Amino acid sequence: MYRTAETYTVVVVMSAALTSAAAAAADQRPDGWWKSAVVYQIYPRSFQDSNGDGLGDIPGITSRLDYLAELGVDVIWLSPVYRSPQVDNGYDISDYRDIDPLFGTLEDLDTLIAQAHERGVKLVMDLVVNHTSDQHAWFTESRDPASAKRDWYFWRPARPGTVPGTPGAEPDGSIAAFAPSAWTFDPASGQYYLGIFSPGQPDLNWENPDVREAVYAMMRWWVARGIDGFRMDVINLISKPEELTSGAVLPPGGESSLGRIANGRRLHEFLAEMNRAVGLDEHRLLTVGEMPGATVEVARAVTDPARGELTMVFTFEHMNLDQAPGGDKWDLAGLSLPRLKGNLAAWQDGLADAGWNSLYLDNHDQPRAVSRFGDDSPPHRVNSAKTLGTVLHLHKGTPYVYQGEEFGMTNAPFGAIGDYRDVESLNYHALALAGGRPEADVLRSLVAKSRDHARTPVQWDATDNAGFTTGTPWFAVNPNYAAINAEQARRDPGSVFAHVQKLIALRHADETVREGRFALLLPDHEQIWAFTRTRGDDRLLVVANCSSLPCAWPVGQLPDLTDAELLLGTHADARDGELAPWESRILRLA
Ligand code: TEU
Repeated sequence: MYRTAETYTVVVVMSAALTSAAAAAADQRPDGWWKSAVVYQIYPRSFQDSNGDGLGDIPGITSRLDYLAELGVDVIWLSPVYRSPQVDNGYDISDYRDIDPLFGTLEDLDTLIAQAHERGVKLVMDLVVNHTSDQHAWFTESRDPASAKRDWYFWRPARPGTVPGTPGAEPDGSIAAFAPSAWTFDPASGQYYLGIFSPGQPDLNWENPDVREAVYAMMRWWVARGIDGFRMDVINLISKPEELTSGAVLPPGGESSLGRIANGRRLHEFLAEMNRAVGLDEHRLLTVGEMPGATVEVARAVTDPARGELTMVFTFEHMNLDQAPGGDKWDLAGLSLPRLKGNLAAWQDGLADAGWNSLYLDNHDQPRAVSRFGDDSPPHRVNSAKTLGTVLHLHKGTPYVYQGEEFGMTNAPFGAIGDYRDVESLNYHALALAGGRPEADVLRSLVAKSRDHARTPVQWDATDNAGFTTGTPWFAVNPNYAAINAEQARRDPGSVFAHVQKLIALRHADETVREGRFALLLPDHEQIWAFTRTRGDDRLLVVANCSSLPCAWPVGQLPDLTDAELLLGTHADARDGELAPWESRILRLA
């Protein structure tokens, strides 16, 4: 049907040679080196232990840099390693300028940065500045009503007519993401403070210019240390609603506070100010803002280079498609392929002319992509992980690979609540049970959506504890590690790892993969995800069967394949007129 030859091998060999030259050239691109980059996310506590304490650490990461270089990624995004009481695994920071002893020392981090840079790999730090830990010195000081830092956080009296500290006396009825209330009573002053995630994560008051300058100063300190960018945790929550900032409480409307706080009126002003004060653009940093509740319009404004805010954002829209309308993530609903591909296409269209997309299916807050969007049963795991990779990496934007995704790690077989560790999962279980929901239902939601699926240790090899630690792992290794591990995948030319390696090499080598305009085809097809990428006369076609059943080639509904060239396919035994379950092909049209 089309020229298959060894074209894809040729592409990859060629691109391997081009990679370092291309990376060097990309550094000089006026519109940003990060446009040709692939980012790899590391969740440090679950990546690699080096000292036998059962918890991943920074020297462990350094010891795996050759593996990451072999995969071909350009950037590491490190989830938080700062000093932290670990209420939310490091997303509760008590000292922004130090490393938690669990993970190592500042010197270990300097070594990691230097050794990554030696391999041409950049390092992006997580920046968690919507909130601090309740153990941060700023907050400790703020507890004193007479302190100059009282206004650095949101302190409010009890609801009028109630006894402070008693049930129902909270300033308003908002619940937190990981706790029953967004307000926590502090007996010393008889007032409450706001923590929209948990009591261990009090929200900073960005209206106060001293708060902003303290954050910027800390960011400049990190930039001077040689890092290459920031992933900004829930950054679209920093500008709080006017009701709150004018001294009252959160606006009414829905129990959960997140939706009411997102995309506040001063968001763009704060981001532009941060960019100028830290020199984010000047230092050519990758800046990716995590933005629950952001629309494509917000993302376009934030990432339009002319406005000088951020280089890209993480949308949540495609993460929310398998939940019931009006419900939360625990209200399960089936996932429809037309809705998923339609949503990604809307973001492609919305950011086609200004702005830039980030592309992800997996991270430390989500169940494993192959289990959620693919089919992790033995006959389909490898091909579905490959095909999800094909589709994701061939969109326009910067792709993110989450640790283990590159060899198809799956969800864990969690059963009872004792199997879970995450503060969000444990809080949901307690609240739902207290609210009368049958435990079997609660466990069904947890096993579908818990963040803990992403947090089981990386399965490096088939030895004890999957090679993650010589001690007792802080969290049980997925029992499927003997079959699914990085070492096996590296040795197998037909593995998910080999496929992701080729996808990364293809992006480095091919201008159309990076810049080509995206057009979705067959938007209503229930099995096939197909699209083109066009740059001048050059056109790529991606066709993917995203189902576990074979599918007839949609004759007459796709561009003409005469003389098309196969760049990369999942199936060596591909057949004309048919796509096997989870088969995908990337073609260059003649
Ligand atoms: O996540 C923010 C966020 O809105 C979600 O991803 C969150 O995990 C959600 O409640 C899932 O249902 C960021 C971090 O990525 C996450 O790990 C932190 O727990 C959270 O912020 C607080 O810092």
